Amino acid sequence: MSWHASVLTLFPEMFPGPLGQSLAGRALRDGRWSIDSLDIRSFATDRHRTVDDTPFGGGAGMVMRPDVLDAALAAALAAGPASDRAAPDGAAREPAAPAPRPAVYLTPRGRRLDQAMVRDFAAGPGLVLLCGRYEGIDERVIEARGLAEVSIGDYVLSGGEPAALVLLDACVRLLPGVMGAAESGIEESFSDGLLEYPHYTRPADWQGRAVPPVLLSGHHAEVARWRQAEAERITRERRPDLWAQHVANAGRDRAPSA
Ligand code: 6GU
Repeated sequence: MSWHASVLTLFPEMFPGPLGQSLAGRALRDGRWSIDSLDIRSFATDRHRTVDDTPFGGGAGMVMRPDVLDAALAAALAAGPASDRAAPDGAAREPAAPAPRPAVYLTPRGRRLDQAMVRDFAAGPGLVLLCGRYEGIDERVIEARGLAEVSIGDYVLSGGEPAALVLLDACVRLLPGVMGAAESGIEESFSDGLLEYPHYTRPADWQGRAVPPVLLSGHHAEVARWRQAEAERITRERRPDLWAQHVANAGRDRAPSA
C-alpha cells in the first residue's frame, strides 16, 4: 500500500494540479503515491447543497458546517487504505494494521509546517487534508475528528488548497524512490539545519564574474570545507533563528549528556 493523500475541498479540480508534473508527477505515474480529491459540496444534504452558514454570535462571513465536513471526512477515511477504518469491535486484525492517516486542517492559525513535520508525515501511510474556505470551519468538527491544524506560514491565503499542494509536494519528494541520487536529500538544506551554499556551473567566467577558484581546484576536501563555511555564513546572516538552533544542536552532539 503506497502513500495516499485524500483532499477534501470545494475545488477538487485543483488536484493534483502542479503535482501531476515533474518529480511528483513521475512518482504519481509510477505508483509511489496516489491522490484523490473529494468535493465537500457533494456531502451537503439539502436541495441547495449548502456547505456553510452564518456564524452564531454574529459577525462577517460564513462558517463551514460541521455535519457536512464530518460526512466528507468519514468518506475520505472509508475510501482510503483499509488501515483508516476502525477494526470490528474486539476483533483482532492480522497482520497488525498500520496507523490510520492523520487528518489535517490547513489553516493560518495552525502549527507552522517545518521539515521535521514533513518527515513525520512522509514516514506515515499518507494524509487526509481538509481545505477550508470562507472565515473558517465549525470548531466542533476539529475537536470531534481530532484534526491537526497546520499552517504553511504567516500570511493569509484565500483557501487551504495552495497550502495542501505545498504540504504534499514537501512530503512526496521524501517518499522512497521519488528523488534520484542526484537530487537526493542527504546533503540538502535543512538536513543539517543550514541553508544551502552557493552553486556555480559553466561558464567559469560570466560577465566578468569568476567562479570561486576553490571550486575549480579539484581538492574535494577544500571544496567541502568552503561549502560548509558558506552554508554557515549564509545561515548566520539570513536566519539567525536557524543559526542559533544549529549551534545548540552542534553543542549537544559534542557534549552528550551521559
Ligand atoms: Cl494552511 N491556509 C490558509 N487559508 N492560509 C494560510 C495557510 C493555510 N497557511 C498560511 N496561510
